[in-house]
Amino acid sequence: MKVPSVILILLFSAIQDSAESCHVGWIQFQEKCYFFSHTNATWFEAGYTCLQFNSKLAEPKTVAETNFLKSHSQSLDRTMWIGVSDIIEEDRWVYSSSQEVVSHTEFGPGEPNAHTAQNCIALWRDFHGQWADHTCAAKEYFICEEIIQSDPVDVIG
Ligand SMILES: [Ca+2]
Repeated sequence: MKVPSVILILLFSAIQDSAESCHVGWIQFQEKCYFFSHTNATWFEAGYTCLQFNSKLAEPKTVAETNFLKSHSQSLDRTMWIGVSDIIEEDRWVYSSSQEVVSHTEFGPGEPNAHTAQNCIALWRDFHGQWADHTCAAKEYFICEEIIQSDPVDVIG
């Protein structure tokens, strides 16, 4: 079927428009949407909750992202889980979804300090959002992230 190009252009721009903003209740920073939870949960429950909304616990990859999460969690005055742990191998901090070693850490003074007793990372309120290792079973607020789909769906003519 031959589709008039004007329709393709309209379709293309509609897809782009809808893809370039965050859902209600999510906050955009660069190419990600973030949800800062209003309820607390264990690290595992938090990750599962993010998954239910087609997202994952936040995995800051750059200094800019780390600073954004730090400053927003600080403005909420909350300790908040992110998707970094050393559950798999002690003292090897990895992003949950990829198991890649974290590219940028932001540990608070003296952290991490609890070895095998604490294997999950939270932005720590009393460290102004810097990281601390923490008991994964503790109930804390959490941050989910969703990558904004910037590549429009391929239109095959
Ligand atoms: Ca540990």
